[in-house]
Amino acid sequence: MTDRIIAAEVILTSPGRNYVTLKLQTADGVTGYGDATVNGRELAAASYLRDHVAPLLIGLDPARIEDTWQYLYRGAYWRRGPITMAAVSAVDLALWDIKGKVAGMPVYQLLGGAVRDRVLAYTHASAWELPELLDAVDARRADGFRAVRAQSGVPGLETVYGVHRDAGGGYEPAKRGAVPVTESWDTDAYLRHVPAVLAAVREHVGPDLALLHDAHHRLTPQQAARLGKALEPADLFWLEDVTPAENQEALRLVRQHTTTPLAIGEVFNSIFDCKDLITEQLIDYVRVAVAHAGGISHLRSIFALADLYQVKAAPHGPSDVSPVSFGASVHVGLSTINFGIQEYMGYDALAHEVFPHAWSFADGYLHPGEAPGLGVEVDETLAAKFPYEPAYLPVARRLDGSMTDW
Ligand code: CS2
Ligand code: MG
Repeated sequence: MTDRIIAAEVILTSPGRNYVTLKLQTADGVTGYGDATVNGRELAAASYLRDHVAPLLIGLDPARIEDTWQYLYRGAYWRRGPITMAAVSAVDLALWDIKGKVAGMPVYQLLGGAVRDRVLAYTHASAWELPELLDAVDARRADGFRAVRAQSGVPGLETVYGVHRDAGGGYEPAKRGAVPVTESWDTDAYLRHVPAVLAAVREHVGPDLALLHDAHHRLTPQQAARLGKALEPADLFWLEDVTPAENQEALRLVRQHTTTPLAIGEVFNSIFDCKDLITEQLIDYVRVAVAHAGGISHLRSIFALADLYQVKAAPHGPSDVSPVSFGASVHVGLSTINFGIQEYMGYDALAHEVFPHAWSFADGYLHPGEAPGLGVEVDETLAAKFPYEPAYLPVARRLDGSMTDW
């Protein structure tokens, strides 16, 4: 039996961007890491862990992953929500990490072993104008990617989700500063422009490359239905987050009007957020992340439900979840039969150094590696050189000045 948990601490570091890492230690010297990064709300997740969760963990048996999950979820009374669930996720990941290290096995082996040899990945190509976007797609293809998300600017707008007007393809939406930047948004201009952009990208790349696009929660169900229909000739792998989807029933209308595959779920944090989307087969891919939806344990429940309805798993993988939870997601991908694709936005070189990892990317696919546990460590000396800095995602207002979804 593994000894009890004797220490639980939170590491806040900012190698390029902010990350919240939970570090658990057992009496016999095993260390487990988990990720609780919530972009723009890092301090709240860190406090939840440090002030409300860490004291509960001391003295617990780290082998009891499921019991600890239930204790934190049911025991809080105030269940669900992004901060609570990020904290539960971090504990869950750290306990799976410890279990793997104690067993001397990579976590994917503990999840039943590999059901595939490697995990398909997609990345981002972004540019304001079409010629630069085509170059960016070609460059991602040259990097080995077989699936690319394409985002472009919109004439008449100054800002658009997923694109920096003058930042040569690089995309990091969270800006350093004490308050969020305000962007403006016009859905009609976007809807008039984007079908032609994706048609041109498809024509440029030919039939083989998987193309994706993210509408980032900005459309009404009716607008979403129109867009899905208009994008059918571009043969998308998926159209993501067409509506905010808190209103799960709204997707029925979208579904009735288009065969473009739909992906939703990066902001969801429990099975209840996507239950109706899955059981009514209103989406094709569910995007919940191990860092935000209860860790490996809860993702397995969500994906098992999804499998009954032929909905595939496609976890969120932006640079704002740390390499710890990214690695965990790849372990889940290798061992889950209905896994569809893993987003791999990539990391700042510094983040790779602060979080040395066994997971790797080659030829369009990811592999979690064979290191025991999650296979991601933390260089704490280096991490300490990059303290937390306030940074926020933008907010968006319509042209008339009213708030809308970013
Ligand atoms: C996104 C993210 O990766 C995606 O699909 O929608 O870029 C998202 O905007 C950020 O992760 C927010 O923190
Ligand atoms: Mg998205």
